[in-house]
Amino acid sequence: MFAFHFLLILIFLEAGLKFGRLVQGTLTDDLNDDETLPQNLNDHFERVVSHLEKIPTKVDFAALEARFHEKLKRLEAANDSNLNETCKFVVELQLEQAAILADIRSTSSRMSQNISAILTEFVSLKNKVDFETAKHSSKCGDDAGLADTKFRSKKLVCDNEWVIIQRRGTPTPRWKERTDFERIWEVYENGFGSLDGDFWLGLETIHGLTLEGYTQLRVDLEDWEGNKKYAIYDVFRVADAQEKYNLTVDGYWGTAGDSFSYNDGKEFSTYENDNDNALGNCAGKWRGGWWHENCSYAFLNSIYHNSSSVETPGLGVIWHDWKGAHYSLKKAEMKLRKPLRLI
Ligand SMILES: [Ca+2]
Repeated sequence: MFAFHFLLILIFLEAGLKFGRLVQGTLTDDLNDDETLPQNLNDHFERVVSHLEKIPTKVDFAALEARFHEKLKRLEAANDSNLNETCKFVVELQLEQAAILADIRSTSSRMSQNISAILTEFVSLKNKVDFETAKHSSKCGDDAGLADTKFRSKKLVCDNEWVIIQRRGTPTPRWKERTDFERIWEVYENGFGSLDGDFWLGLETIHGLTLEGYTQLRVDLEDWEGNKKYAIYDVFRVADAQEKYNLTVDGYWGTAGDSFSYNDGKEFSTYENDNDNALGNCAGKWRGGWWHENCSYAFLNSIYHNSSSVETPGLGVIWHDWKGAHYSLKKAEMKLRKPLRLI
């Protein structure tokens, strides 16, 4: 029984050490690309490493087991009737075991807190970098095949490792007409607009990207007062033309609120191709192609306004969970990347 306990403790420690190494290794790999590593992130790592060092090792347990066997031999050699000595030994052993277990519990609890702090810090760092450097980069996607090249005959534009699939609100000179998003099915399939300005990448390419593993969606939003919010969906997939580009969207987190999960499992619709579940025609009514259900809470492809005000609630660049249906946003961007492998 005692040996079994030892085995359990050793397995636990092995697992703990492996987990620690895994988290540290993976995070370090992912952060290698960032030129500035915040000092507090390093501090977190150092605290975890120091806790790992304090955990009793295999050698410590082997020494404890050796002491146990030695005492057991002494007892066997002594008079069996020496009950006091036996009791004293058992109590001593129990106290030693309890102290080790308490030490392990407290160390793992501190480790867990520090690992959690690292993950939080890491995610906020990635978000900060992603959001504040909204500029084009020569690095496009995780794959060398996507870098600064074409994907299925399409030129891609990226924001760091995110491939941008939709953009509204790019500054447009007065003489230049803003990209119209009220388009027919074939145009939504192939894409439209200018990669330097507002555009829709095209359902075929978006479907292809999700097949290639670009299944994490980030939606960046900005209001007319300069406030910025984001919504990330850890699961985002678009099926092929036969399935009318059926959408899978799930795993929301972020600051903008979840206005998109409602559209999970819905086919794409355009004003002349109604695949929604409403009695009427959502894409026609809300003037833009989208994965409408009984319509939507997000209308990022609807009419663009030059201010927040909308004549008809919902008819604008709307993200309901942030600003409601009466506020048309200044900027919106949808982008995809391969999910980060944190753990
Ligand atoms: Ca309908």
